[in-house]
Amino acid sequence: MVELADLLNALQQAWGSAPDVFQAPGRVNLIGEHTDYNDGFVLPAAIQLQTRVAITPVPGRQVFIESTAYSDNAEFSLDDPQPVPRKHWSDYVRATAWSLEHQGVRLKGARLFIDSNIPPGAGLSSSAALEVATAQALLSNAGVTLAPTEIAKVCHRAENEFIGIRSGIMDQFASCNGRRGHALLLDCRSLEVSYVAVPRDIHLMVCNTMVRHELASGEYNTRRQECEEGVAVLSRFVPGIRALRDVTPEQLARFGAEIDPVIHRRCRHVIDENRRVLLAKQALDSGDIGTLGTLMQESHQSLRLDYEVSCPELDLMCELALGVKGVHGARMMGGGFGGCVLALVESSASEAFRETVADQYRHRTGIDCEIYECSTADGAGRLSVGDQLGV
Ligand code: GAF
Repeated sequence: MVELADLLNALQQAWGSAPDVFQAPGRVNLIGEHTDYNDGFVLPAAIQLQTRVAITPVPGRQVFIESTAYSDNAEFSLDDPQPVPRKHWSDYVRATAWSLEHQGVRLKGARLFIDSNIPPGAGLSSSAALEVATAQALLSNAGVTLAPTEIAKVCHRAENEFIGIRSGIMDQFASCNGRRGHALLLDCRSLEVSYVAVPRDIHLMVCNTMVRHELASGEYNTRRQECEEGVAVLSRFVPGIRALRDVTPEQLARFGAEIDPVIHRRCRHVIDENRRVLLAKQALDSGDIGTLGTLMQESHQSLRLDYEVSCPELDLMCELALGVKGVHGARMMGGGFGGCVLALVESSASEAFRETVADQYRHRTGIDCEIYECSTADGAGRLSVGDQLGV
């Protein structure tokens, strides 16, 4: 990613005016996978990897998009009466504009430049970061202010209703509301949040398997549908439930025989994972990283066996990570079927971790993995050269 000062200079020359620049971070998720769209709990943290959108106004209602991070340029009209996705990376920009206008914000023509160091398709929430940074930029260009959580909702709607992936709100929320030094416990029903400090001597090591299996997005929507089927059956026995978040492990055990075995396993993952998230928050609050690590391992096994969204590469990466001394816990992260494993590593062990895991993964798969050491970061906002320099 280019230095901010260089970016500003280059764009000033190319565009003839100084742009405004906005950033939105990617995220890791300590625990709470596939719980967000079940009205449940998640424990993500925004990270230092980020997407930047530079913007300058142009007359009219055309939006021009250039990028170094993504392939070719694109443009669209804000007056297009029926905007549709084109299976192009710029769909996320178009979706965000569509969602903002749908919310009643009258946008203005603009020229955008997009840069990112979040690896796409790795489960670090590159799409949400693109949506959120775009929303910040377009809003500023229109002279409108929205609260971070409102921006998260707009971007969530963009992804669900325009792109067609029925994701939960975790990624957009974490990107908007992250806080340096902290993870955030989010109740995905009420959107209440509480921040929990991440110990400084624990490194968040993200290991990219470098594989992304094709079924990812189709299977994601299928899982969501399976959860809804579970709620429909369980609500015959447990009146008043609206989502799997409302079902206890005891209720599932009691009425589980009435449910199809596959749906039963999906429900069990979500119900147990919600409990694990709350226990993980308690463990972090009391500095019990050992318990947090154990919960992460349980989460991975549940995602592998009950939710069936892992894959051999993710399982191997977890096994290799857990084999290194000084690792407290490791689990797959994000939607699944490829992407990354998150490992919590003692700071003194992080160099050995990097070498050992990369060597062994190459030896076992023939693939060169990438390992990113992530630090927690603040949520999205306007950038100035001072931010980049840390002043
Ligand atoms: C993806 C989705 F975008 C999130 O909403 C969440 O469901 C996650 O997969 C699984 O926990 O990142």
